[in-house]
Amino acid sequence: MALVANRRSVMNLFSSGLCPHSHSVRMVLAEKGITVEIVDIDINEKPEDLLDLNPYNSVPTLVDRELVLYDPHTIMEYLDERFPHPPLMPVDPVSRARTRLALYRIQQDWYELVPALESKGEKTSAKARKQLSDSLTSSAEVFAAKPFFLSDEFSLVDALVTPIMWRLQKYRIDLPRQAKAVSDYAERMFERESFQASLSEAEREMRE
Ligand SMILES: N[C@@H](CCC(=O)N[C@@H](CS)C(=O)NCC(=O)O)C(=O)O
Repeated sequence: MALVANRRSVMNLFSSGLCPHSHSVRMVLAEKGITVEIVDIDINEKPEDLLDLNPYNSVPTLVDRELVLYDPHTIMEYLDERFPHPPLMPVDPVSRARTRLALYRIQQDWYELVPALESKGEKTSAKARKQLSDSLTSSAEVFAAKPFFLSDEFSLVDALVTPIMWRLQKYRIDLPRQAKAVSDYAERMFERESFQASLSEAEREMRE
């Protein structure tokens, strides 16, 4: 049956159980305790109505009555404004701009490596593994400075970083000892109730 956006009363999130971008949005939803119907899709067999909703035919895609959103950062910021508690962005403009810049950098420096990390070509994946491992290791001081990434409180930035951390084993990245602060941060995030609630079945099976 074709789903028509404005007939849905509960919010729907088209998500893939393996997709780190979808995972970051699921983390925001869980952190705020938002009721949502997760439409778990197979990325290789997408439902026809996804393309009707999103010209890029990508996940995550959020449907909130007449509003259809894609692009993970757009979705995350919308959720933070629509469901203000707990706030996942700072209040003042300078800190908000810094948070957006951090989201952008994580996207550029770490998420852009995901296709290569998941590539079957050994040379391509090995290069991406080294890049991500080196980049995380060189950021160890930033991870050590505060309980959350660049913040004293959980924020959208943590929702973006943690899905990458959860996948390090899958990407065959074993962080060196100098990156202990990064691993400690990851363990703190994994223990959060909201993080556990955000996991898809496929993600639960991802780590030993
Ligand atoms: N830039 C992407 C970010 C999300 C993304 O890369 N999603 C992947 C899955 S993790 C996707 O849907 N790819 C489409 C495809 O593989 O056909 C977007 O348009 O939202």
